[in-house]
Amino acid sequence: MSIENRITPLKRLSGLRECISRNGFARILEAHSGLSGLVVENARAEVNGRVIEYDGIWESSLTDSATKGLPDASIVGNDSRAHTIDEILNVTTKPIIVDGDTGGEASQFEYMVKNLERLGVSAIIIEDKVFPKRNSLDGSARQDLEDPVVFSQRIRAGKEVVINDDFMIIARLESLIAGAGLADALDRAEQYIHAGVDGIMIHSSDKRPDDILAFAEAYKPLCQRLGRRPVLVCVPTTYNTITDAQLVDCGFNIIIHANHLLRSAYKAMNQAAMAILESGRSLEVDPLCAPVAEIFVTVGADRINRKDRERADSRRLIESERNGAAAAPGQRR
Ligand code: SPV
Ligand code: MG
Repeated sequence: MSIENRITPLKRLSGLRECISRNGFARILEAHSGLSGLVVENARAEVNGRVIEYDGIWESSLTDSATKGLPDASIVGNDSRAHTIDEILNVTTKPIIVDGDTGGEASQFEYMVKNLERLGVSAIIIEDKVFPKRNSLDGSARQDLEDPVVFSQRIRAGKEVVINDDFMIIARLESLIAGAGLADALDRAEQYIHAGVDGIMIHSSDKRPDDILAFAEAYKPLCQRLGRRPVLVCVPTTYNTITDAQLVDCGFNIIIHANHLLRSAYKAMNQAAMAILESGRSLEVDPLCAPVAEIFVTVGADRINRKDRERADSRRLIESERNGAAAAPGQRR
């Protein structure tokens, strides 16, 4: 029930670091709206006798853009993205990681970081591509890498305006996406760690996890040499035969399932739209649909009805007490 999901920005912000310190990793799922945020917030599964849930929410540029019917190509502006983030924050308590695209130029990034920290977002991930970027999973798109010196400057600018040590700036390496290879990714990781990042995300659109596992292996000695190990992040969308547990074993601390609520909703919506046309009625679509009553409970409409009844009862009681007092003037009550 959305109104019961209340948390201060400060407490939410610190939740991601706390989770990683406690468990060694955080399992994150994408949301693109208040309702999908509630799905992440409420999801529970019993696995090996233990109830598990998601540790946080990914506010994805791909799914935020697609929800608006737009491509993920730096088309949706920061204000619109901020509106979606606020929608999700309003009804959830879990930590949020925001997909900051390229972060813009250094001054724009400073304002982005300041605003997200103020709202209670836990982390922003920015990718080392040139603005305007194209989605990394689009094999037909140009993938132009940013100069690592320029990108490091952006990281430093963001770090300078952060006031809460728990807020994380995570650098996303696009070397494998752009075909620049593992050595380029490691070289960039080193530069971004020098610039002060709190995390490194290695991205890949390969069907196999080999490249990101090789990166994770090389990340260990790199961090040992640098004397600091920012958290390691991955997005196993294309190489999804590997499990979260295996990724954690290989050193990943944040695992982002980046678009699955949007994609599953889109598929179900298409099926429902077609089935109504084909059947000439909606009965056949019922198995695809959650009951309206379930939606009411999720968004808290049933609570409003309960409160309506309680408040009406309370008004009736006050009125009947008043009427009783008026009918017997002078009587002590
Ligand atoms: C997103 O979810 O918007 C991402 C991850 O940036 S990906 O789509 O894999 O590039
Ligand atoms: Mg994105």
